Amino acid sequence: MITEPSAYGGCLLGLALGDALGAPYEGGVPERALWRLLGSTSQGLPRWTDDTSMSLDLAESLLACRALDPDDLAGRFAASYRWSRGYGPSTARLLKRIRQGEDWRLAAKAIHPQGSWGNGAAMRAPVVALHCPSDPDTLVLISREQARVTHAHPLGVEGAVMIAVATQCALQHLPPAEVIRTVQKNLHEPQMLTRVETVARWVERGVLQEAVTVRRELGNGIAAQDSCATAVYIALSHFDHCFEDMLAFVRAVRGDVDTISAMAGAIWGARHGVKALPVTPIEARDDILSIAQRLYERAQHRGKV
Ligand code: AR6
Ligand code: MG
Repeated sequence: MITEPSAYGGCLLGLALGDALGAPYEGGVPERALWRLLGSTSQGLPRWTDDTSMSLDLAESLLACRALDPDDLAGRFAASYRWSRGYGPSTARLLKRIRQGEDWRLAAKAIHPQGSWGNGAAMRAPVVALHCPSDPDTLVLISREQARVTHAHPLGVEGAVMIAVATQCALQHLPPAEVIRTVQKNLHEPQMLTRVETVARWVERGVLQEAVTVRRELGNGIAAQDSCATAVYIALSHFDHCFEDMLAFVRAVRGDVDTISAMAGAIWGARHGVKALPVTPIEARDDILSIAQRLYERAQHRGKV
């Protein structure tokens, strides 16, 4: 299978568009009011949040180190931290401690002894698929390793595996039923598997579920177990729809709209390529495409695409 460079731009820009266009709809009234103040660049473009920021950090770290170096990654996450990007509360505390010189391994344990189960490691996991588009074993190893820097809880880690595997399958143009079977094979946590089994049933049935059913059965929260299967289902069930319809569906599901849109956007964009995405200008659109191009060239150089 030859992965086109357009799939790389589609994946990374799909993630950033989902994030930037979903952010105004995240959370309740106070969060939306705050984002009305923070959500534009000085040129008036939609700004992205921590989802895209951490994804770009991970991409730059993989490009600079040519492999996953958790210490380098932790340093980049900490350096990029801005409160105005809307980081999850535990991740914000962790990154501030790393910035003050604390080792990320100790800082993460001090906040949650088992690590965070937020979806923060999953939202950046599509980048791992761009790093290794054709090697399933390395994909899972690196997904886990990058997750542990901020989200060591088994559910946080499995969320990252789920999104990375779904993205790799989308890059390879696998049909939805095969994507979900491949995802299932790579998961172990019962809470994740139950939700993915629901997705598999719905994908097999082929009828788009109501947003309210998706919210009730798969979740729409900031925990990995309440959002990763949701994003995978929404992406797979919208492979034959346009990107904008998919984002409208995420808005109807409500909750963590930016991160569910970012994860679904990356999977959808990996499948359809950059030309299928809306031309909407967002913060640093060209920089995002150039990072995607560099990831493609690196993978091509290593004979992976
Ligand atoms: N035990 C108890 N509560 C927990 C645990 C745990 N092990 N892990 C997480 N929580 P965080 P994220 C709760 O901060 O995953 C942003 O909008 C705890 O209340 O690691 O980086 C992003 O864009 C913690 O503060 O966040 C994402 O959409 C919260 O879960 C979203 O937030 C979130 O975990 C999550 O980002
Ligand atoms: Mg976010």
